[in-house]
Amino acid sequence: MKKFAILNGPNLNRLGQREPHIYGTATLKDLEKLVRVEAKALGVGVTFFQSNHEGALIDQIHALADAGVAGFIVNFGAYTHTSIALHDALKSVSLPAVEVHISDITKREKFRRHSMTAPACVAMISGRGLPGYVEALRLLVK
Ligand code: CA2
Repeated sequence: MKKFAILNGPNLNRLGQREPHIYGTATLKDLEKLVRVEAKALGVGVTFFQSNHEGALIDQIHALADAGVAGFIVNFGAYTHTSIALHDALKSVSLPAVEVHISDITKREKFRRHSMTAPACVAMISGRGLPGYVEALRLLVK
């Protein structure tokens, strides 16, 4: 069975606790449940990882690639806007990645409008809330 990894970056462990007008009220656990339901329907496996540390996310990309995952769904949080290292980590494994943002980063503060990591991904889904992760999984499975 093909397996896909869902990686969430800094502060996303706090989802549902603050700023509901931007990120909604669902938690990271709710996101996992939502994606697992879709994965089951699609006949694929999923694995989840969240970290507040850039290096931990990079290590996980390498480890998951070596373990044979078929692709990544990534929301690197604020590292999206700064991290050449995460861009390079995705490039270093040559696997398809879809970048997801819960909010529409193109309509927020100027510093959020540019993604350093999107050019290392096959697509970006931004502003569709948590269902954006489900869309990303469908895209990767196709
Ligand atoms: O819209 C997204 O998914 C973001 O990647 C979320 C990041 C933000 O830095 C990006 O610019 C856009 C931050 C997510 C965590 O922030 C929280 C704030 C309050 C409560 C929970 C999470």
